[in-house]
Amino acid sequence: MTENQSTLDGFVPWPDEYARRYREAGHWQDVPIGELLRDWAFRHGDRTALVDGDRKISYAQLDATADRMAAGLLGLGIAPGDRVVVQLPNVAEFVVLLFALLRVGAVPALTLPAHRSHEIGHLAELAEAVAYVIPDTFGGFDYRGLAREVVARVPSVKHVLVLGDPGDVGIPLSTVDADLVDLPEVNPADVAVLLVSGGTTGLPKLIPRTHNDYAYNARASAEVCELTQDDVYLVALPVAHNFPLACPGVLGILGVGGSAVFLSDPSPDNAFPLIERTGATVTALVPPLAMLWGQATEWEDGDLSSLRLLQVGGAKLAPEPARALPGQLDCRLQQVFGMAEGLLNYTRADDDDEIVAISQGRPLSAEDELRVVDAEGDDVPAGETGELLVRGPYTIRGYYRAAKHNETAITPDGYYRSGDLVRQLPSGHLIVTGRVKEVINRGGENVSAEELEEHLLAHPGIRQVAVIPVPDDMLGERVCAVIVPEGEAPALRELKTFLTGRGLAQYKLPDLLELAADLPRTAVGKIDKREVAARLAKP
Ligand code: OOB
Repeated sequence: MTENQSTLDGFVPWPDEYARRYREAGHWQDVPIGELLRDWAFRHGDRTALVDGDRKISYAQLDATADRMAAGLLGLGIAPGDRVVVQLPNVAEFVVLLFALLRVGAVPALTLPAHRSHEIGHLAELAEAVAYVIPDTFGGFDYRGLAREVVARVPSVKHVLVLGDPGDVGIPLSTVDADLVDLPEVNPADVAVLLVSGGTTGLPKLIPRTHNDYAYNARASAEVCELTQDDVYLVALPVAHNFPLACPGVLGILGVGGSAVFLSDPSPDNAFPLIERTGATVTALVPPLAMLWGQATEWEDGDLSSLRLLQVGGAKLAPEPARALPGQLDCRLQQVFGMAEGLLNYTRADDDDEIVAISQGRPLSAEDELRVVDAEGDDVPAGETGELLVRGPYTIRGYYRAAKHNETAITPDGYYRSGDLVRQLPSGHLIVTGRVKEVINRGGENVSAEELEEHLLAHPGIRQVAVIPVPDDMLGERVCAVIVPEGEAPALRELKTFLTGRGLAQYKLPDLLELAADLPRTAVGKIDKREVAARLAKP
C-alpha cells in the first residue's frame, strides 16, 4: 500500500502528483483525526471542550471517553473500514462517537436528524453499514421505529446503538464502553467520514472525506476565522452538516483549544439566552435563520455582546440582509459559500464592508483551483458568469461508490462540477448567481427536484410533474410542485401525507401545489422547467 492509497473500495483518491503537492504545501499532515485529539488533550487537558446543557466535558475527559467508546465498538465487532450510519442531534455524544469511530478506523456516514427511511435506508444500503446510531426520540420523532424499518431492509446492519432508551431495537450507546485496548493503526490518507450530499440527482450521495483533507479543511478554516482558545463556538445548525462540523465548526474550535456549545433548537428564544449564559463568540447559520435572529433582537431578551463573528452560508444571503445583520447582532458578518464536496469560500476579516455584503467569499486555500465555464465546458472571460468547477486539497475526486455518476460529476482532469453559477471579481471573491443543477435551496437545505418528482409520480392522481423553486423572502426558495392531474387532482395536504408515508424527510415536502393542463417540453422532450416557472410567474 502506498502512502496515498485508501483501503476503502469505491473511494477515488487524488492522483499521487497532487497528493505530493498538498503534503509539500503542508496542508496534508498525515495525522489521523483521532490522533489529533490526543495532541489537543495534551495541550488543553483541563479546558472545556464541550458544553451540552449542564454538562461540561474537558479535553482530557473527551479524549478518555472516546478511547473507552472505541474499545467498546471494537468489542462489538465493529472493525476498521466498517461503515456506521450516525444520526444524532446536537449533543456531546456525537463528538465522543465521532472520535471513537475515527480511532477505530470505522467510517461514520453522517446523516441529519431530518432524514427518514427513504434516505437512511438508501444510505445504509449503499454503504453496507454494519451499525446505525440514533437517539431514542428527538423533535417529537421516535427514531426506534425508523431503526426497525432500516434493520428490516438492510441486512448488513447488525447493531443499533441508541442514545437514551433503546426499547427493543438495540442497545444503549452508553454501554458501548470498555477498558482500553490497543487500537488499530489508522491511515491518514484513508476515508475519515462520509458526508451526505444535498443531492443533484435522484438519491443522496455519500461524500468521502479523508483524515488528511478534512483535518486541513477544519484547521485552515479556523485560521481564516481567527479562532483562538478563548472562542466559544455555538453549534446551531445540525452538527452532522459540514458547515458546523468543520468550517471551522466543532473540529476547528477543538483544534485551537476553545469550546463547542451545543444548541438543539436554534430559535432566538432558545439561542439568545444560551449565548448570554455561555459567552458564545462564533456561530454559523443559514440565511433564513440569520435573518430571523437579526429581527428577533428587537423583541427577544438576551445579551449577545459576546458574539464576535456570525458566519452565514448554505444558501445565498442577499446584500440587503447582509448589510443589516452586523448592526442588528452587533458583530462581524462572514459570508460562507461551501459544499460538502469540498471547496469553501469565506469573506475575510479585512475585506471591506461592501465585499462582505455582495460576495460569498473567496477560496480558502491557495491550492484551490477554480474554473468558471460555459455550457460547452470552456472558460468564460474573466468576470463573466459560468458554472464553477473546482479541484484542490480538500475537494473530492469522486463520490463514494458512484462510478457511473462520477463520469459526469467530475471532469476527466479531476475537477468537481459544482452545478453553481458564479462570477468572480478581480479580488478573487465569488458571487453566486444561480445554479445549473436541479436543486432547490430551501433556506440552506437542498431539495433534489428529481428525487421529489419521482416520488410524486408514484401518486395515482399525478400524471406529470415538475418541481421548481419559487422565490421566498424568508427561505430564499420554496418548493413548488406543478402537476398535471390524473382524474381528480390531489390536494397539497394529501400529497404531503403520501410523501411522508414514503419515508421522505419533512423539509423535502412541497410547500406549494399548482395544477396545469400540460407541461412545456424542450427540444429533446425534457420538461422545460424554465418555461414552467415562467408560466407560473404570469398572473
Ligand atoms: C453547504 O454545503 P451543502 O453540501 O449542503 O450544499 C452545497 C450547495 C452549494 O453547491 C450551493 O449550491 C449552495 O449549497 N450554497 C450556497 C452558499 N453556500 C452553499 N449558495 C449560495 N450562497 C452560499 N453562500 O451548504 C455548506 C458547506 C460548508 C460551508 C457552508 C455551506
